[in-house]
Amino acid sequence: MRTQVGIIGAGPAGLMLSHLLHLNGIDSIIVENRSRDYIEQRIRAGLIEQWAADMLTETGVGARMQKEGMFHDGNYLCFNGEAHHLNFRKLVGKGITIYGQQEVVKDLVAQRLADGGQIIFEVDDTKVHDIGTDKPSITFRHDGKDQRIDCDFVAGCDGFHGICRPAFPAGALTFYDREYPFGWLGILSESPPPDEELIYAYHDRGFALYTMRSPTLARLYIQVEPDEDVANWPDDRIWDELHTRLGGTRKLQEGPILQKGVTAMRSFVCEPMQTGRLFLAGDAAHIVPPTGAKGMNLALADVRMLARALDAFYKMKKTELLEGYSKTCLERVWKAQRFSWWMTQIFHVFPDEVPFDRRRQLAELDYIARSRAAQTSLAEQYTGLPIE
Ligand code: RFL
Ligand code: PHB
Repeated sequence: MRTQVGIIGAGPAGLMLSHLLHLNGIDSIIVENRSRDYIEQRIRAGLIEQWAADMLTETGVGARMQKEGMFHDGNYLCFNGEAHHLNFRKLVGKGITIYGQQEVVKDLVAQRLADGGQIIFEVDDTKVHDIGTDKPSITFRHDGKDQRIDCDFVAGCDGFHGICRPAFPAGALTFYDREYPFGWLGILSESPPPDEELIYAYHDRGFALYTMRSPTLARLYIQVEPDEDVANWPDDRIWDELHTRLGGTRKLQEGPILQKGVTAMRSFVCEPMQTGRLFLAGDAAHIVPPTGAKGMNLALADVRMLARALDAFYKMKKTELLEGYSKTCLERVWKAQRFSWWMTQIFHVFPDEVPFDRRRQLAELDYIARSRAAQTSLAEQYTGLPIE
């Protein structure tokens, strides 16, 4: 097979890249090691920054999000038994959209297939070759046969556990890594969320987040041990903890729990995001703790940049944007890393904390609740920094 851009991974990064390239008349093929059904059911992020929701709409894949997504102008910070509202719209003129990542994935898969795009699912043993030349290739096994895609560029959109980052030459990458001493237990419950907007709750027993997927489907998270076994969390224990951490500020309705899972929390960046003709995008290059809701948004920002750089290369033979890809993306990545770390450290209970830390966290939350300047900074980052 031959294409212009070979893409590894059909997550939000790989699918959006393929879609944007198609709109610019550039061919691509995606190879994905899971099935279509698997990637369309995988429950993950749910919050889309303003610019990213606009990009989905403007590029023709936002119709269902416009109908089914939930548009929020603000959120609540809850601590000391009180909920404080932040109005992003008034503060920075922007909002956020709640629409599940797997719905974005479904919409992108459907559009790529409708546009004649090629996504090869359930591949095995993916490898990249000759990335230091201008004739790289991807090999893999599919339906029991060895296959090869010759291309001009390879986009490594294969997530944190993919094969593209390890394919960089030895010593070419610098890693920045930080693990947190806690994880999130997430549930999906068939019950109305406690409010129309998200509630971030700080409590002596740990953080809790009250978000949603629809008016009748709540997505709820609680801080737990990093290696927590879900078996230790029968439904009653989860609900007790969720009621307690909400601090009596809202009524939380219980419902059947449809899904339960524990996510570890880490911050990770590799630099640079490019070697030769191999470009990393999304979780392949960086991971953020979910407190700032930046994971999927960063993946979309990377591929927006990569699509523009490839467009400049194919239309005008210009290589400046490709050469600047890593530096440009990393500027945004590090600001999102800082914000995600900051949100994480003000809201979570740390096992090694001293009483000073608890008072400092509460002072910081109180400062945000009362200072327009502090709220503006949070709102600007939460709804998404300017993309240009
Ligand atoms: P993805 O979505 O991981 O997609 C990568 C794709 O590459 C495929 N793949 C391969 N394909 C072919 N050959 C190989 N060798 C391959 N190796 C891997 C994988 O099957 C997969 O389909 O990365 P992408 O596109 O960069 O998108 C990033 C986002 O998915 C991610 O940042 C967020 O979902 C992170 N994240 C969350 N972010 C939030 O903002 N809020 C959240 O609540 C939130 N929850 C989560 C999350 C990530 C999780 N992970 C990674 C375990 C919950 C979980 C459980
Ligand atoms: C979600 O809706 O899953 C979600 C929202 C905000 C976050 C994390 C997850 O910070």
